[in-house]
Amino acid sequence: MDLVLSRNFHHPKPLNFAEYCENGGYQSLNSIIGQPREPLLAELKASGLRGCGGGGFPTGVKWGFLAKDASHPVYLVVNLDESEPGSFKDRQVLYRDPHTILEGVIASSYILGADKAFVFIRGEYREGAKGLEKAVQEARAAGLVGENVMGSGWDLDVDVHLSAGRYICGEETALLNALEGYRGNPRSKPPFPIVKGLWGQPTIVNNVESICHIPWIVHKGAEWFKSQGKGDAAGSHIYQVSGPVKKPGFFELPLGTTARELIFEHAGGLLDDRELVGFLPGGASTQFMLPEHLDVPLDWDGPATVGSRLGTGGIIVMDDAICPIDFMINLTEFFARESCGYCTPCRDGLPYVVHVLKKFETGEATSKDLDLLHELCETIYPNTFCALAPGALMPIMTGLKHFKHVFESHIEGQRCTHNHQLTAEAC
Ligand code: L3W
Repeated sequence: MDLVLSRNFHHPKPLNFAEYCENGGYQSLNSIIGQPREPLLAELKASGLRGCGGGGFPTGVKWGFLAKDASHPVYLVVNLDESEPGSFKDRQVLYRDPHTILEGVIASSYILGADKAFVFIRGEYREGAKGLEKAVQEARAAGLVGENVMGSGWDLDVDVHLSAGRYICGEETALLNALEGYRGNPRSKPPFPIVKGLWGQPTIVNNVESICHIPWIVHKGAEWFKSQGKGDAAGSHIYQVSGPVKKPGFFELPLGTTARELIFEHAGGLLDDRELVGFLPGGASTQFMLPEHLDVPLDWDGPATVGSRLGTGGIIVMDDAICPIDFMINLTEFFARESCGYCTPCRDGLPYVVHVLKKFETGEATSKDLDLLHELCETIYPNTFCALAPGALMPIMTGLKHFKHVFESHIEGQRCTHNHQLTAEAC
């Protein structure tokens, strides 16, 4: 497999414009800028690229929904508001190779016919945003951004926007509200942003990793891209592994790599060779997978066969020293805090879920609390305005199924069975 997204990560600091070009950077633009757009889009569709931010929607299909109406401005919005617990792939490209992002932004904007692109960056990634702003200035001086890009007659402006800092702004419609200067609450879909997005205009929102793949796909071809994945999966992905493993980190690997390869080869196995109890494959808003699922290919379809999904490909490992209920409390507290507060099931429901989970840790839970947890999940899940609360409930709903015995042992023993019992006061 060719390293694509991380090919320049071994350099001690990010390459400047001249160094990036010396290393083959921006060459893709020679086969993109000034070319007819339809064949480029056709190549993208044929590649099988799917949105890398967690949704996995086919990128070429999404871009194909763009109405061809020259009277409307078209905006490209790059989602770099990476805030999902367990996900730290986008920050690697931002901090280590900002020109790779910009090459993707320029290529994508051209194919879409957008003359304005926004890169929306998580508020904490301040230094990374500065690096990308510098890259934009260098590219502007070289004629790759600004008026009449590469003499093609096409203009492109790129705006680097730092978020004020909320998890929900990673949801594409909340992100658009935030960019417009409003409170970052989600909008209802449909209309999808590609029909009515930023300032009511057609807007393509894509995760930054998806955007970084684009120049390579159109430059090297859909067949090349497909050959980079395993089995039916196309391309590479920056997987991440965190939790009690010997070598936590990020790894660009063929899409379709298994959790066994990731956890036991690339991340070096579990600390102190403890026992794997379960893992979330793609950030905190995905469903638990179990040791028996270690050989499922982590692509867009594999985890679904065992009731989960790829999400961001950020694996969070849970070993036998961790109480699964404590683990769920930690995650749910995050989502409860990050709820935008717009809809009641999310705003009031998630803190209530945390409250009930904590009763198991303090030894106060009865079998009625187990029933209540099921009931809360069933009530909240289908009744929220956006995907935040349903995402938050993924570990809990699957945890209730896979770790039923743990909940029951907490009720029977009237205590946490993992030696780190919370006191009622601490709750
Ligand atoms: C036009 C249609 N466009 C779908 C577009 C839609 C979007 C893309 C994917 O959330 C998930 C979320 C997190 N006409 C369309 C259409 N589209 N049907 O396709 O849509 P969707 O809803 O599947 O995904 P999304 O809204 O992008 C992403 C989950 O990923 N996640 C990760 C989250 C991490 C962050 C972060 O760190 N910032 O957000 C992990 O699992 O829960 O379910 O562009 O418009 N008919």
